[in-house]
Amino acid sequence: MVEIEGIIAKAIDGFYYILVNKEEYCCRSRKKFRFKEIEPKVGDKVTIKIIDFEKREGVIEKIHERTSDFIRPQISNVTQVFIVLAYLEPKVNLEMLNKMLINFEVEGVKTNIIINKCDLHGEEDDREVNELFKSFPYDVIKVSVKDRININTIKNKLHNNISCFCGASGVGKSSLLNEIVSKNIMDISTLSQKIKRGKHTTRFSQLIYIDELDGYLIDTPGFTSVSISKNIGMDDLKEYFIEFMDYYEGCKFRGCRHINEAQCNVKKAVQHGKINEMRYEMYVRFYNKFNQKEK
Ligand SMILES: Nc1nc2c(ncn2[C@@H]2O[C@H](COP(=O)(O)OP(=O)(O)O)[C@@H](O)[C@H]2O)c(=O)[nH]1
Ligand SMILES: [Mg+2]
Ligand SMILES: [Zn+2]
Repeated sequence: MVEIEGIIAKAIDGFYYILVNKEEYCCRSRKKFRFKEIEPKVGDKVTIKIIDFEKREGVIEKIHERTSDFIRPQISNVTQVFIVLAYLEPKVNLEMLNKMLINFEVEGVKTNIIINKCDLHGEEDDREVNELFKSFPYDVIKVSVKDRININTIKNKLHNNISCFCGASGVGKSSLLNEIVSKNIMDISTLSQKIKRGKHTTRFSQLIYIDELDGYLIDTPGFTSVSISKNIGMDDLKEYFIEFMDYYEGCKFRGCRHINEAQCNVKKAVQHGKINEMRYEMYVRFYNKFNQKEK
């Protein structure tokens, strides 16, 4: 029996599509994974047993250890994330952005931010975006797929990585990936006015291999809401606002929560523009929500 290794590119209705040297094998999964409560997911490196070479059919025999494991979206082994957003259409959701940043920080995966649809910005919008993301602790790349702005900046970051693109629906993830691979392989949503339903909205995560970049890209379905990982308690929250770390040694109180404490160096850094104001506001907002829950 021949066994080969590959990577799961798609998972649909109990079938797994495995990339093996650019060829796709359709596989079922062994029941034994279900007993262990491990479900194969997109990005998993797997060993498959070939049942039929001609039809390219097999069975997943083994799931290799994951180097990263996301719940939302359900994907594994990602080495970097691009959170894609639009400032105007759909309007940017800052709470969702920061929750995603926290969750990816928990996974310890490098995260970048893409602001797409910059072609829609007037001068005032550009100013607002610059102000909003001033001294932001993650790379922020302004992009227009429509006008092909900064596509190469992104391409240059993709070599030898498994890069995942995620964010709300309609921000242009699939369009961007299509532009990068210069082929139409990802579904692009064209909203039908009559039925108000996405026609080609991405419904499943999909991984593709790009020869030229020797890297994998993952397109994901958009989500409408995100919750902060359950592994985080209110006192850990500050650890995931990574930029606070440079300042908290200067706080007067050990264990300062950077909320109401006197002589808080984090708050001082916010006032002096060293810590991004929106980030700090989000921190306080999330902290207070935890606080309400625990009462
Ligand atoms: N104006 C403008 N529209 C864009 C741009 N990128 C994508 N779109 C449009 O935004 C809509 C949603 O795109 P899609 O790629 O399906 O978004 P996804 O849901 O994030 O995958 C489509 O109608 C695209 O044509 C852009 O850079 N500028
Ligand atoms: Mg899509
Ligand atoms: Zn403090």
